[in-house]
Amino acid sequence: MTVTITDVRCILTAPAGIGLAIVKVETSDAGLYGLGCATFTQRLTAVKAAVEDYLRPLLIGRDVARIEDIWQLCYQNSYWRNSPVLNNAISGVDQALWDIKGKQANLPLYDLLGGKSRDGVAVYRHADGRDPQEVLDNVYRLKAQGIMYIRCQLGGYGGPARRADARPYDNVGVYGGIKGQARSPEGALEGEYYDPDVYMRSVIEMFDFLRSKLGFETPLLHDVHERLPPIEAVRFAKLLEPYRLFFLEDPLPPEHIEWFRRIRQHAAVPLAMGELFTHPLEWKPLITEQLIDFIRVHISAIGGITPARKLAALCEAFGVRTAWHGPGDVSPVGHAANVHLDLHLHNFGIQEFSGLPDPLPEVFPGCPELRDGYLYVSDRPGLGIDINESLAAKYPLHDEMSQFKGGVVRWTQSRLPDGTLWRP
Ligand code: GCO
Ligand code: MG
Repeated sequence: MTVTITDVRCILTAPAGIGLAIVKVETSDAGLYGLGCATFTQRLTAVKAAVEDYLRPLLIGRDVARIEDIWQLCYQNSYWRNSPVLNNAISGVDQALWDIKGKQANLPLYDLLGGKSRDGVAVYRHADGRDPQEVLDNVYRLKAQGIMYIRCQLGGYGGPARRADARPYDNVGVYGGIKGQARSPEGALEGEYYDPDVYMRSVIEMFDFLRSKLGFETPLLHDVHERLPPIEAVRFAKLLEPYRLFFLEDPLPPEHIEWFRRIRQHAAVPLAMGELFTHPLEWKPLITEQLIDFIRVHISAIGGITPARKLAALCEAFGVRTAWHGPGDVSPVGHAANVHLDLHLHNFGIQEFSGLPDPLPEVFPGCPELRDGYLYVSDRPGLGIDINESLAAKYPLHDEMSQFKGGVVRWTQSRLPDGTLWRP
């Protein structure tokens, strides 16, 4: 008896203050449904519209078993394709169909994909701080929790931010490097100001300090977050070589991927890239020309588990390992999908994990669990996670909780000292 799709809904909820999108696919087999992550936190209602106004009418009545055919159908149905909104919508359906297939087979997804290649998924977590000592304190805190790999940032991304109205050489940030910031012109607009040169100098000083205290046993990582001019990214990678990073992430924006060749020519720092990628033409050259070492896509932004498996296979052929994006704006369903793939894939590298604070485990029963530096998922069939919809409804996307005031995304309004907008 063919099991068909009877409904497709996109649930928006913000239990931890970060907006999440989860697609629920219901079927003709009473009680059988699947969940998928569709979280593009900066444009959630657009994803919801893409799911419910376009994919829902396209999919109702179709056979849940045909995951590949449904993915290709959704991908080309809009004619124009490869956008973060449409890919996230497709991901929600795709992950839900894999969840359903696992439930029908009574197998956890990692088994459905071909079984485990490891029994736990090693993670990296974030140590941040306003100065190197505070970063070091957070490194020790994470190491005490058993975390083996640690990403180190000074004041988030781009160094301690400062307001446009900061007085010249205002030591707005705690760290000394901020005093060297160039000042902004009269009438400079609001924004998240930073100075790439101050950022680079302060991060070099941070790693010099960290390595002097930690030695080289602890694998350290850093996220440039696409915030440097290309030639500065080349220089920065070379300056970081002595600190032996596990990887340097997003040294360039997707718009400048051709510069990876230059970084490769000048620095032997392992490179990670991909959280912003939505189009195969962005990752193909970096992988086939061995210009990166870790692929870091946000799995829902490329369309879900179906494309992620294919991308991982391409990477394996070229010696590139996975390091799926795992921030607070991936839902617990998306984190579960990450971990099932991580358990299975031979060329797993490392998994970013931002944590699943309360009340997320209550809203999403069956969340992945972090124990002594490793992530584990349940052996329940499919993705092994559920959603308590009535509880999720208690956390709507609204100003007080949401990270966006009045729906306006502020943190991406990055500006250089003279007020020029720069990639966030
Ligand atoms: C990371 C990412 C995130 C992104 C965020 C965007 O490495 O985890 O850079 O911090 O900035 O996911 O919404
Ligand atoms: Mg990043």
